[in-house]
Amino acid sequence: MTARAEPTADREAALERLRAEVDAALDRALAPERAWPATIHRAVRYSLFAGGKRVRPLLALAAGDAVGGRREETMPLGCAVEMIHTYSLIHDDLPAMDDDDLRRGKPTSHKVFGEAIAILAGDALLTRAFHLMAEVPEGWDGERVRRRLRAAALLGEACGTTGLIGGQVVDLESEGQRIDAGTLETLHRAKTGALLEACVRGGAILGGAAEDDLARLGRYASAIGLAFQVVDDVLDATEGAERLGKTAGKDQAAKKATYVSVHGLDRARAMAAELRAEALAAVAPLGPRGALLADLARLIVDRRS
Ligand code: GRG
Repeated sequence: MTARAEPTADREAALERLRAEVDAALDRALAPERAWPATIHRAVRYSLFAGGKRVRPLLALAAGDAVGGRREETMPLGCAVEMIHTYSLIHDDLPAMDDDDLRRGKPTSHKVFGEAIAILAGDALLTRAFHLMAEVPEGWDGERVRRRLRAAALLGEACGTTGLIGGQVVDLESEGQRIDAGTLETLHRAKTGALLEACVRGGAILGGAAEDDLARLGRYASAIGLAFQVVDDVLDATEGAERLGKTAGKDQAAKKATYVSVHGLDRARAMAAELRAEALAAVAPLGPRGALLADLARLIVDRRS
């Protein structure tokens, strides 16, 4: 079966409902705002509920759905990846890193709570993510526990020194440097792609995917993981702060190598479209089971913020 046409209003409404489910699960997974010590819980909730698109949790849930998994099994991963993503944004915005004042359309965590609390809010989110993954319900059989552990290990690798952190290190070291197209791809796959890939692969593992579906979803994940950052580079060069909810044009100002600076705007856009086609082709054999993943691939590439 071929990939379907643009998302309909019905499917967009379904995505919106799923976002609300993710928000409710995140709310349940966190200590209340007034719990002791209130400052850290206020800071954690401030960033987590600042209006993120929830792309990563949606990918985890969609991958689980695609292989017939149950939402209650994929939701902890959905919450964990959004917590990790939010931690990385809080830390990335710190003066010692990207030094930004605006994120998700609001003042950054350190601007509101100070640097020490912002660092701790990131740490708290990262810690809670793995705590949540380790909270296996009473009575689970060995197979479900094994799947949870496999997804947690994948997640740990994705945010470690060969994934998110490694990518961030190379990104910092590359500022003002000329880097070639191959190095840029490696950097983007680590900094942005690894976590997105872990959402899809982890969701599929938790859903009990057979090896052939796991391979298909792996190809999908690899394509959208890179596409996400290519589009981010395009948006940074073409959209304003109001739409992005963060400072625009920062890459150019910081003389960062991006898909736009290395390949040019037109080629970067064409590459994103090619990656979207690759992702759609990978999930086409899943038919209607892959519809949500197909919608998300389009959303990632066609987004304006
Ligand atoms: C601090 C370890 C550490 C890593 C930071 C996330 C990151 C690595 C850097 C941020 C720079 C950046 C903007 C990268 C582009 C990819 C990205 C993470 C974009 C933001 O993700 P969205 O668009 O954001 O999903 P929302 O706010 O919708 O969740």
